[in-house]
Amino acid sequence: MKPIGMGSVVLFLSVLVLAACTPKAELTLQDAWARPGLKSGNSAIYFEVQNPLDEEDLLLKADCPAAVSTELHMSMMDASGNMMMQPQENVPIPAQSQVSFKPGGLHVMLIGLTQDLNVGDTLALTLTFQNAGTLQLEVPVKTP
Ligand SMILES: [Cu+2]
Repeated sequence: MKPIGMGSVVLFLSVLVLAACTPKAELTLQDAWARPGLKSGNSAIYFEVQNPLDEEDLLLKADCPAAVSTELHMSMMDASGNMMMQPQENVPIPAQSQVSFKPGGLHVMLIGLTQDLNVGDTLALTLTFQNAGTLQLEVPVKTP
């Protein structure tokens, strides 16, 4: 019998590691972007949350170091037809569904920018969910 080469051992171990890391269903975030803005002004971040799980999750808060305060907002039309923004205590992400944060609807509001946001810049955003815990993402600044 021929001795097993080191290469075969490494390959065998790699297969084991891959098998152990089979992706499990979890909350995912995609298509994040932020509006350009000027220092001490406001801006907003948009993204999509996908929840493939059988259980509802709840977005509890958002944090971004590029703003003095970061809030969860919903844009809506008031009785006289003016757009207004309503702070949200939290945002439910229903089981097996997708929630879009987009212009004219849900958004992460950046209040009091600590820097200019120019196209090409990247912001760090931290989202805290009740079940999924803390998720971090890199958000590129883009023109709408
Ligand atoms: Cu807002």
